[in-house]
Order: sequence, then structure tokens, then C-alpha cells
Amino acid sequence: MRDQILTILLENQDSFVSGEDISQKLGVSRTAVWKTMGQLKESGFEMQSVPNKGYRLTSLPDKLEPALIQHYLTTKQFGRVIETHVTMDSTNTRAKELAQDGAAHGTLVTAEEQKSGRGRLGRSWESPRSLGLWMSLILRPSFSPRHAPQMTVLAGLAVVHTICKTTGLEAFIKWPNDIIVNSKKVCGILTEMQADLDLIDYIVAGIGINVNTPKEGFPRELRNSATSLKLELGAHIDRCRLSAELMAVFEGLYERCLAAGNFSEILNEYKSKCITLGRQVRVTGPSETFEGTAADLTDDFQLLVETKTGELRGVFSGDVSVRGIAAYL
Ligand code: BTX
Repeated sequence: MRDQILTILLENQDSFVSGEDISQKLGVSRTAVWKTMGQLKESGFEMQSVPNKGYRLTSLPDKLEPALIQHYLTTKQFGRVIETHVTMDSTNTRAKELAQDGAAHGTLVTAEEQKSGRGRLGRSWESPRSLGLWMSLILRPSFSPRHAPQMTVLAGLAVVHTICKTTGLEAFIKWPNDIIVNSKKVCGILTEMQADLDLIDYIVAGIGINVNTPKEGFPRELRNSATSLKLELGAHIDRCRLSAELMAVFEGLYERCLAAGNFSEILNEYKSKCITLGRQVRVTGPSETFEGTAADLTDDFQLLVETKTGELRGVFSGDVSVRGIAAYL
């Protein structure tokens, strides 16, 4: 009922809605409406309540509220079901549990804070409370598991476009999964999958964006390599609007690729935003490290690195540092 009342208030922000109207619309008592208004006020929604007129929202809290995100949402499936948490270990871990229990394609898990946010290769992801978008999207695509890495590509491109649309900042992708603004890392993506040989059960696309983090919100050792949208823009950003926009852009790209039947549909767009291409890179694989110039991307988004001897080597995954970006000096 709380979310339904909130939705009514959000849809009528320019006018008053009477308790009577709400109770009739939802088939609940006036007392229940009054109590819910009290709960909303306690959780940070400010409102005017005038006798004989009713209630009107005057300001919204800086919280990832499902009803708020959904108020801005324009998608068909992405983000239509949302599970939010104040604090949790990792939204990816929770999303995998939900997916295993049959959660629908497009289900979104968000948290204000992650205690054990995960990066790739066992690394950790700093996820301070109320300052970022820490979210995991459950996807159940019908394509072959060999295309699963391309979901990281889609998520990355979606973040880049969303940042540009909502802030005007120019963001780039450091292949395959870091998003960079002004040479610093503003977002990381961790995609995990459950599949058998030729069928994907689910993919969890975990996205962590530093939205309103101040400089001192990052541990000292990350201050030269990490940034937030607020630090770059100089203005506070509404995380609910940002997440709704991200869902819309992500779904749009996903549907485009599905309709085209391949991911090369977005290859040129990705290349134009890929800061790695043409630069000096260091590739750290499980058994060796080598350096070279990032020459190109193949149709399946493999990175082609030209070594000093002129050999062209394909890199599927692994750690690729780019000289001058996110502190590779
Ligand atoms: P990654 O392995 O590419 O990056 C992790 C590395 O990035 C860390 O070792 C550290 O050097 C640096 N780092 C850690 N936290 C931050 C931060 N907040 N900003 C900038 N740099 C940082 C990237 O892995 C994948 C991250 C995915 C995070 C999302 S959040 C929602 C979801 N849940 C979850 O547990 N992970 C994903």
C-alpha cells in the first residue's frame, strides 16, 4: 500500500490529493492512509497536509525507492520488478539467489550500501552508503552462452550513454568493463552467468556507479584512479532518475541487438566510445603479462593487441591496463 500511495502522490505533485480520494481509490481506510503518510514522512518524504485539501509532496528523499524509480521508468521489462535493500553484502549475490528461485527477466536488485561489493577476479568494490548506484539486473536472454560476454559490452555502452544523457559528461569505456570520465574510473561492471552448454539460465549484470561520492568517500589508495559523477559535474545527481534512465537505455540497446540477431549492431558505437583503442596497454593474463598497442576489436568484441614484434594477439578477457587511464603510469 505504501508504494501505491506514493505513486498517487508522485503523479499529483502539482496538486493536493485528499485522504478520502486515496482511501476510495485503494479501498483502504482513512486511518490506514493517514498512518502511511506518517511512515512516508519518517522515511524522508516531505509533504504539505492541509485540512479539507489533502496531501502534496514537497520534497523527495535521496533514496533508492522502488516507487520513485518506477515513477521515472519508461521500460517494458528492465526494472519493472525491483528489490531494494539498505545494506547488504552484494547485490550480485542476491540477484543470483533470486534468479535461481525463478525471478523474471528484468528484475533489478539495488542497495544503498554493499558490505562486500565484488569486482572481477576476487577484487572488492567500494560501495559507500547512499552515494552510488549499486545494482544488479537479472537477464534471461535466448541467445547462445558464447555471446554472454557481450552483455558486459551492452551494459558498458548503456552506462556511457546514460551518463552523457543525464549529466552531459563525456564517458568512455576502458575495455571491457570500466567506465571512465576524465581519465578516472566512475563505474565498474561485473557480469555473472549460469548456463549449460547451449542455453543461458540467467545472466546477472552488476553495475556499480560512483554517483555522489566526495573525494574523501574513496579510500586513499583509490583517490588518483577513481571519481564520481558529482565530482566531475560539480552537482548532486538524482540516483532514482539515473537508474530509470539506465534501465531505458540498456533495454533499448538489448532489444536492438536482439532484433538484429547479433551484437555487431553496436560494434561501431562501442568502438567510438572505447578509450582503449589506439593506446599503449598492458595485458595481465593468468600465465603472462605483455604490452602493446590496442589495435582494434573483432566482431565478437575481442581486443586485438599489437605487440612490439608486430604480432597481433587476441585478448578475450583478463586485465587490460591503459597507459594514462585510471592510474596506469
Ligand atoms: P574490477 O575488478 O574491474 O575493479 C575492482 C577494482 O577497482 C578494485 O580492485 C579497486 O582497485 C578499484 N575500485 C574498487 N572500488 C571502486 C570504486 N567504487 N570506484 C572506482 N574504483 C574502485 C569492477 O571490477 C566491477 C565492479 C562491479 C560492482 C557492482 S556494484 C553492484 C554489483 N554487486 C557487486 O557485488 N558487484 C557489482
